[in-house]
Amino acid sequence: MKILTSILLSLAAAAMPATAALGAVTAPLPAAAGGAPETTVSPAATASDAAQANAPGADAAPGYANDPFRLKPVDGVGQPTPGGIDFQPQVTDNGAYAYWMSNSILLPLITVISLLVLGLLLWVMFRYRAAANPVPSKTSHNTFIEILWTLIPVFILLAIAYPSLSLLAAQYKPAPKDAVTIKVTGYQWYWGYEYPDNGIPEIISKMLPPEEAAKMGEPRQLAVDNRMVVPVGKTVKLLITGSDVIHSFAVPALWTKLDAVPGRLNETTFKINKPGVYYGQCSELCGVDHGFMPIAVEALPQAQFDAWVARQGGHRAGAKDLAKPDVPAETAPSGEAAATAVGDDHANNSGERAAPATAQ
Ligand SMILES: [Cu+2]
Repeated sequence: MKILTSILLSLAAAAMPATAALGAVTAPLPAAAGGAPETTVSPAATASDAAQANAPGADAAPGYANDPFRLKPVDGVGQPTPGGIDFQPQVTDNGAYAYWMSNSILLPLITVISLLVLGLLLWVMFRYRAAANPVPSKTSHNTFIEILWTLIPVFILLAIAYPSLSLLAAQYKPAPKDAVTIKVTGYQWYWGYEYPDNGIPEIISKMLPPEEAAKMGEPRQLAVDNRMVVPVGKTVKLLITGSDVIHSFAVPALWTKLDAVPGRLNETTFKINKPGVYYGQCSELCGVDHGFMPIAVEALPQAQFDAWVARQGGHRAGAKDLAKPDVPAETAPSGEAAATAVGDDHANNSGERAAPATAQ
């Protein structure tokens, strides 16, 4: 037995340096497919690595830094607050309704039910303990009480079902015709936003390095270079997909969260009531930089949104349809002329938009 113990001890001693080394320095993980940067355990290091790897063309001055129109975020709105335990302030009707339902109906209800059950348990434990109640009752049925404890929960559930189902229906309400359509694509590890109705090709959106975010007065690990810009007071229809693995598009202040699944187009809508910047994050574990692909939605009044669309070289939704000749194909202008027109339309903004991401 002694021999066995000493062998075990010496084995442990031999293993110690290796274990210590593993604890002190970080083990480089094998590079993921596509050549992810070497990963360390320290979140800060990973963040800056990821940000550097993701940063758009290092030599070119970043467009976002010189953008006079870029909206400043407001503390406590559209972003988490330190120590916060409540939902973020909601800026959509569905979000406000859900917030009301959660904090004015469900929370009081579960508090009352929990306290009632706790009170009943305590009462039973003390009043009917063996010392206080040596001869237990032989009662096995009480029809009146049984009807009560069946019907009361049924009525409570029915009362909750009505607002719950109407919220569900509101969330799945199809987008109206004049909705602004944005195709959202989740990539490892950034987002792409395309405005098909406005003729704006995909805009790549990547996290700002922490020091850049600080310089811009934006929250760390939530700020991005190119935001998703949307109009206020108009329904936005998102067509969400993934290009590699499953991501999830989630913005708490907009009450919006939907998976981005490769090979599938998921649809959701929201209508923002207040101009502002609303941050979110990928909410489906999607790989090593899952924590570094934030979302920033900038909601602008319609006129400013139109101006933004123009700066991107896009056009009003429907303008393309108006320009489209309303005549049979034979008498339509030649394809070449149409192609040139579209080309011109898109040429003047190429400098403003971030270059598409190179292979990661
Ligand atoms: Cu993701």
